[in-house]
Amino acid sequence: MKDLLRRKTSLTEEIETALNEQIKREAHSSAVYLAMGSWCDQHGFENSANFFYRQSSEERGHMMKIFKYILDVGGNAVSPEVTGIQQDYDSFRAVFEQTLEQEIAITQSINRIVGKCYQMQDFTTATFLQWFLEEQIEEEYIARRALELFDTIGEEGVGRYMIDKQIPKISYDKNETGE
Ligand code: OFO
Repeated sequence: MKDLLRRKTSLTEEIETALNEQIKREAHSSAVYLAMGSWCDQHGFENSANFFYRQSSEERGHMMKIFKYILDVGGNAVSPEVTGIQQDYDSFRAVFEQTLEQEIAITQSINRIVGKCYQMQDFTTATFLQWFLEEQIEEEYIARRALELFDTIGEEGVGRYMIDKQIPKISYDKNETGE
């Protein structure tokens, strides 16, 4: 049966496995952001909590995009197991430090898959993944700007409260040239 199914897809086993691993990473990101949202909510950082809830939904959307792509080209999309989600964080700043680290790791992982696609001449999947690479520019940008707030505003006194207030104002405009 597996051989019959395999013949119906243009995906190589290696790319299919890499995409299923990416599904797991997106699901993991979604769960991590939910945990960060909960932490922020419980520590009075309401805007940040909402930011992470939105991020969590977006990551689930990314997961589904890959999931559907695998199925659309006749492959086997695997529902991911998500375990080991960190629930507690050392500080408000640590939450955003981990956000940036996580986004950089996701960018690197998508880059690795695209590299593999070129090696295997799977231009269809490489093209499909372009959207994710562009999305990562935005996600890294937002995480970096958020983290910078901790240095520009400072954390003393009402600092953290002010940082939380600024979080919803961070936006990325890829057409902006500053002119
Ligand atoms: Fe899935 O976009 Fe970031 O991590």
